[in-house]
Order: sequence, then C-alpha cells, then structure tokens
Amino acid sequence: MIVVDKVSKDVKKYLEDKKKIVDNRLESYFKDKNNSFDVQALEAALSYTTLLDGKRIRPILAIAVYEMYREDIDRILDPACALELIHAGSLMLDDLPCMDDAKLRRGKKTSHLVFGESVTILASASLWVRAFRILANVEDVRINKLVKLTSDFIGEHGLALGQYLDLFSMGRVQTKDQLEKSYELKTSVLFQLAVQYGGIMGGASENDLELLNEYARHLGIAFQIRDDIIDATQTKEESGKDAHKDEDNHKLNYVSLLGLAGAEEALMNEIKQAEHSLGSIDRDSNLLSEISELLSKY
Ligand code: GRG
Repeated sequence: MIVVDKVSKDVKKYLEDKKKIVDNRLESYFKDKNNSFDVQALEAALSYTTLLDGKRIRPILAIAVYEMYREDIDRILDPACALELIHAGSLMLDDLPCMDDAKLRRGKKTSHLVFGESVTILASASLWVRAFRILANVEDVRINKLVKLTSDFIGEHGLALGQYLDLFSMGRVQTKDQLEKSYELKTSVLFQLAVQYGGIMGGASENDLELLNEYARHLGIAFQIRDDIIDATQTKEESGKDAHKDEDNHKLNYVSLLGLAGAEEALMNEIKQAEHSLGSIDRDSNLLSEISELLSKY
C-alpha cells in the first residue's frame, strides 16, 4: 500500500505524468504492424508484455535524473524507453516454466501462456535487439557510451548473471552478502543503467555519475527486497503476479532469511544509503529522494 503524504502526492503526480509519456512512446514502437501470417504472433508477443500496465520505473528514473540537468526530455525519451523494452523482455524470460514458472504478470496471463514458450523466447531476444536499435537511432555523440554500458550491464556479467545466480541458488543456503550481490545484478543493474542514461545524456559530471550509480545500486536492492515482501504478504489480486512464488520454488529471499521485520529493516537501510549517496550531488536531488521513499512503499 502506498502511504501518500503531502510530499509524495507531488511525486505520485510526477510518476503518473511521466508514465503517460513513456506509455505513449512505447505504443508508438508497435504501431506499424506486419499483417503477414508468419510474423503476427511474434510481433504480438513483443508488444503484449511490454504494453501491459507496468509502473515504468526505470524509464521514469532516467527522465528524472536527466531533468536534474536539462529541461527538454526529447533526448532521453527513446533511451529511457529502450530500457523498458529490455526490462519487459527479461520479465518474459523470467516467467518461463524453466525459470520462475509464473502464470500472472502485470495482472494478465504470462506471455508463454498466450503465445507459447518458443515464441516468447524469440520475442524477448527481439525486444533486447529492438532496444539496441532504438539507441542506435538516437543522433547524439553520447549514445556510444550508453550502448557500451548497456552491453556491459545486461549480459553475462550483469543482468543475465544475476538471473543465473538467482536460479541456481535454489535449495542452497546463502548468506545475506551473496543474496545482496545477486539482487544487485538482478535488479539494481537496470536502475543503474537508468540513472547513467539520464546523467550522461543530461551532461552530469563524473562525480555525479558515480553518486547516482550508488543511489541506484541501493535503490535497486531495496526494490528487490520490497518485491520479496510483496511476494510473501500480498495476494495475486493485490500484486498482479503470482503470490508466494519464492516459497513454492524453495528460493531463499530476504523474508525467508531475515523474517518480515528483518526484511523491512534491511529495506529501510538500503533506502537510507540510497538517499545518503544523493547528499553530495551537485544538483537538486529532492525528487530522487522522494522517489526512493515512495518506491520503498510500493
Ligand atoms: C537481458 C541478456 C538478458 C538477460 C535477462 C531473465 C533475466 C536475464 C533477468 C530477469 C531478472 C528479473 C526478473 C529481475 C526481477 C526484477 C523485478 C523486481 C521486477 C519487477 O519490476 P517492477 O515492479 O515491475 O518494476 P513492473 O511490472 O511494474 O515493470
């Protein structure tokens, strides 16, 4: 449940406004449909999960950071949306029977239940390729940096490794440090990419980029702990995804490791550290601080 106080009402409005802008741009990517029978299902699978009602946190974070440095959001909108495509593709893969075996995503049937496993795998991979194509089409000298960072962060040393660690931790005892590392790889990396996208395109200094990166690292871990708490405490109607998935899969998470109160405490601690990283940033970072407060309550 989101606790809305006076401050977070403004943040909530910010998130709603930016979500609309992101949703519109995402929809525009799937407007030109190829009606030939051969590719219909593949194209439909690309847009299906992407256009379901996600929170769009990663693109919004990229935009929020960019707006700390510049006003026009044109330059950041496509890179920000490319991140959402990578995220959607990774969710589709994560839901497959060979991974999390999930039935529900964003309140609707998971992709493989609608299109089948093979089409879903091809669609996920195509979404990642599409993301790089979108980046490649942005005319800006800084795009090279974004492409390099993205390939470093989502491959076998980043997101894919995080998922691998997550899958193969099943049934094995893990320490909090190991769990934190896998959360960083599984969840923080896309948050880190988001703030780096925003900072680089906005012209942030190297020092600011480092601080933003730390902010996003802690925020991502907090967000994943929150996901564990949701998994343990909410019904599928409340969360829009399967409940108690980690318990069913015998997967260790912050709640099973530390208990509910311990997980809440670890979550707040990560939020505190995220906000601490903002302290020395050369710009007004109130919005980022409020976003982290709000995200900790999703
Ligand atoms: C891209 C090469 C490559 C591999 C992908 C499958 C995989 C490797 C990674 C999956 C990692 C994963 C599923 C992490 C969970 C992250 C998470 C907390 C998802 C939920 O995010 P929200 O709450 O969801 O932002 P919405 O639906 O709002 O977007």
